[in-house]
Amino acid sequence: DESKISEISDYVNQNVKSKDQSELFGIAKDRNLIFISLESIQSFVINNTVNGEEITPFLNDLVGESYYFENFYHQVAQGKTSDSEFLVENSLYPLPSGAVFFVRGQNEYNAMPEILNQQGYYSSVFHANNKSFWNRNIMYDALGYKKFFDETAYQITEENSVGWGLKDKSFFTQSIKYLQELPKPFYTKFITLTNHHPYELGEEDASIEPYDSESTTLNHYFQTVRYTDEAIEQFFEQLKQSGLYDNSVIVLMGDHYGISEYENKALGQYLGKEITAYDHLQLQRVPFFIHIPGEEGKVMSELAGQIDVKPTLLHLLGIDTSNDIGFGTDLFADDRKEFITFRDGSFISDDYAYTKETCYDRDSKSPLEDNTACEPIKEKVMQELNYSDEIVYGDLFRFYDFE
Ligand code: GP9
Ligand code: MN
Repeated sequence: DESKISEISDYVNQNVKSKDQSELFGIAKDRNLIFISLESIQSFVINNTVNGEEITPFLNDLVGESYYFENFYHQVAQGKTSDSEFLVENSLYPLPSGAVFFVRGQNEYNAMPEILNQQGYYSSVFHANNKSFWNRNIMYDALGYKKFFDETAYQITEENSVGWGLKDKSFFTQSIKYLQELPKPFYTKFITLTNHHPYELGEEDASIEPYDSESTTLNHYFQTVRYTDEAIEQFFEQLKQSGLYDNSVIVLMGDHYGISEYENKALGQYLGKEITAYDHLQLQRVPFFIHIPGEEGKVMSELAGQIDVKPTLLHLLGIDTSNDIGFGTDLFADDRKEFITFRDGSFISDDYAYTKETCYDRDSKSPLEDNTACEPIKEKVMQELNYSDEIVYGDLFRFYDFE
């Protein structure tokens, strides 16, 4: 009710939000915002090789031309892609069980699409899958999306499909004509699909050889990651040709892990080490790029997560968020919240990491004798998760005025 949501709002103002405005506030004002969700792409493939070949040559070049966050973590739970969407649009945590897109698809939200619509943007999503998958058609209304280009917007044939459906290259190629017609400025989200488990790809589309390990999943993963890298490269070319590139901000983000802990033995072989619980937490990093044509790039090493995307992007577009309620901090602000929360209560801070009931020292990467050092942050982590759950389960934004 009202007193609960004002308690949470006070907490967020005191403990989450940065007090200072970032220097980049408004740097991309009125530009189109093009957000690309990279299916199952993890950071370990960036600037890495397999059989001596680069896995992601295009994304590697893009690192030098973007703000690239090398310590950016996914924070999803059972809702996978949909949880990552929820985190990005709301700066709230997904639920401890079930997908929030299903469980709370008709809540009152204050999501990015709605906020941007109010600022004169036109918000839409492109994803070549059935519109009711993950309950997207219902949830996208609740988030404020005006248009969902789902699988019915695309010509899907046996030739241009693999695995889960339309191949990414055809997906982007077929999307351009719709993109050109959208009212400007627009906010659009593209959700890629080809790099989805079990990472199937026809020989004609594979530019690199598979890896050689006991895990077919990992072996093929590198090939579909490369395919998506090529699809993104081609999309950038198409954006340039259609004249949309210069006046846009292009954001790319891995939605969640692609290689689960069941593949840790094979992944350990690839990485040349045995994967500990600490390493596993570190492996939850996914790439996050903010590419602003005309601006120089910079590799950013600060701790970051999907929870931080909303305030960061809104601030780049010059949109004030002082009345908003969420648990992320602008990634370009100086006084940032000092930890990244995972849905299971694990966390990472500059000095400590906590996972599987063990507190790790991040310098030595080894477990501490007891968990005392982690306790103060653990309390804040639990507080945040509880507050976020109270908002979602109680549909508490009904009782809050965001104006
Ligand atoms: C399905 C796609 C993949 O539409 O977004 O979903 P995932 O299985 O990764 O959650
Ligand atoms: Mn996914």
